[in-house]
Amino acid sequence: MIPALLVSAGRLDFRMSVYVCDVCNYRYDESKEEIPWDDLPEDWVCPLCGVGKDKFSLLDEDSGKEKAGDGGHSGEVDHSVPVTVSDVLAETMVAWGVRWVFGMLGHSNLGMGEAVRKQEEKGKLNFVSIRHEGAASFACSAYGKLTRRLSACLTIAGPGATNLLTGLWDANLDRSPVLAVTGQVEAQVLGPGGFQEVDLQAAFGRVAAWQQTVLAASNYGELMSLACKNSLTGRRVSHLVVPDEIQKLESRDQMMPGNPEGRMMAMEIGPPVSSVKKAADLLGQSKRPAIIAGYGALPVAQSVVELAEEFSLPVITTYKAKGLLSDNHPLACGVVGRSGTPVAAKMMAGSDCLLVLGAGFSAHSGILKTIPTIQVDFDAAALARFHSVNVPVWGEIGITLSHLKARLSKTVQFEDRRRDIAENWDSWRREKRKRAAHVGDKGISSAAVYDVLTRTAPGDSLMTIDVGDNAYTFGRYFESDRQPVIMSGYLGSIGFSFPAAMGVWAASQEEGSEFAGRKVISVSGDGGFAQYMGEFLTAVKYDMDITHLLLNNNELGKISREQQDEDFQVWNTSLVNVNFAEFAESCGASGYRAETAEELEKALERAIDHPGPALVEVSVDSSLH
Ligand SMILES: Cc1ncc(C[n+]2csc(CCOP(=O)(O)OP(=O)(O)O)c2C)c(N)n1
Ligand SMILES: [Mg+2]
Repeated sequence: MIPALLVSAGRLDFRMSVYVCDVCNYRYDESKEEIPWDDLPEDWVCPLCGVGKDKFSLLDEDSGKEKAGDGGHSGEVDHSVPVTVSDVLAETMVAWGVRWVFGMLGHSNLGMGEAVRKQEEKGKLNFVSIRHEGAASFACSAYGKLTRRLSACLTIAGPGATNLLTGLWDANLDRSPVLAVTGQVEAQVLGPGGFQEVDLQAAFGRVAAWQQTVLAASNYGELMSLACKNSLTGRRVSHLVVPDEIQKLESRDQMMPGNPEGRMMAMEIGPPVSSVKKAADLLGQSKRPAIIAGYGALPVAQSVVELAEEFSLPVITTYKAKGLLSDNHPLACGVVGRSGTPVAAKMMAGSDCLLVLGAGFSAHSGILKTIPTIQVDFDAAALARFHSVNVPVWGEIGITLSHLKARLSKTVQFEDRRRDIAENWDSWRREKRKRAAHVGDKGISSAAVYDVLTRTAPGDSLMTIDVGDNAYTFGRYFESDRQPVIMSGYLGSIGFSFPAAMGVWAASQEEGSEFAGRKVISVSGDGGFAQYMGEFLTAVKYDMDITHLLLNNNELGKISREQQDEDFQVWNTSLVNVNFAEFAESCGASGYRAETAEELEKALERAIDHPGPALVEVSVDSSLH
């Protein structure tokens, strides 16, 4: 066998092939052996474990392309340019389906940045350079909440990395898959606490479900594969720390990018038969059961609606599942809980059994504990977390529903409550119209704002919302057609909605996806928006098609109310604001200001028609709810 001539970036190299035993990892390196591999007799056996030649895999071929050794690696590495550790990491991310990287470049992540740039050149990754790393993690968290797929945030060591933490906690608490890749100071200066040195494994230790530092001797492709796998399967945060100089090291010859082939499994775990039987029995004994669908049920919305239609079950959603089915569906009761409608509250209260699907029972959800309950969740820890339930069922929701459907006898007859639902909606809509007509000294009511938004938002738009009065009232007054609503649920962080809209916009850019080409609308108050105002410039830079609706009451409205409720003085909740519409214009986007419902309608229509970033600011009176 003639040694392969490898030319790479000004470096000439003679390379022989290496064969590795699949059983004991013994390496047959032609450069060290007298006999080339092909000339070894057919009955030659591994000197360590005794298996034949056919149990060996080629690591290094004449062509310079490296090939799978253990079945886990099958990527191709182009050796015509030096391949760095970062290249292997980036290629592995691509193989695991990462399409978007949100982040900011700086001294300690330039190696990784260059690898991402090369992937972007090949059309495999897109990099969005944000203005504050907190926006990167919010964007990724929102992208994961909407798509259940993985995206990445990339930062430098120290402050860039610590800026990620709020968004990562948002992902952690709401079960969104996010990959954080942070730079680190050079490995040889790690320890004494020099410039930008933060113990990142400690800082991220509680928020990341899986984390590791990449060392020179690491199997980096494998580490990235594990980061991706753990994030996707657990819908959690994974974190890789990559010290500065390691990012730029030339990759070792045998190091291959990882990929999900043979590493990912179907996730539709069926429930135990006994649990399904108990659930079917309890449902079968009831007369007026209802479904309460949470965020975990969103990916199987169709199955939920089919079950509801077959057995005439009212469908109530938690706030995080708003949009699971249209509010115009005859079985839809809207959102339950603190941001909910009386329709949902009354229909829940009138039920004698609740089938709770993928909902977390947080205090905000307001799911009554006193009604016999079946709870279904893919996460055992989420079952009966706050209190015991009659039948906890551990299983993927779609599969569980199909088993349940099969068990529920066709002869089971529940009361048909469609008429009740319709009457409740009629009286609630009358009440909403009354509230929408109120105009205060400082502006219109949020009921009026969301009445206009209900009429103007395209039915298939993708929505993100913030936290505060603006969000409570959105849940209550906005009638969802089929718009998913992405929020900072358990963390409840103000400032979420605009950076989240950037993540959702990324999903809308993916051809062939169910979100492709859909309009993105984000909603916030004045306090929340100001936390990430700088990101409006990011939206302009990348010409993101986002319409932002800003409810301006010149105060931290929800906090003023809380102070009043607790008999404190209203103190330091007033806000000094810019003219947000002018701000948007000065960023290079479109900006509109509205004082009345009529002006708002016109402004929103124009903003939504505009195929780029636009902001609509509306004056609201926070004394009107
Ligand atoms: C990061 C963060 N800081 C503080 C809070 C507490 N908080 C909840 S709502 C709110 C007021 C938000 O004001 P604004 O965005 O103007 O909304 P409004 O209530 O006026 O509609 C604050 C400060 C929070 N939830 N998150
Ligand atoms: Mg406000």
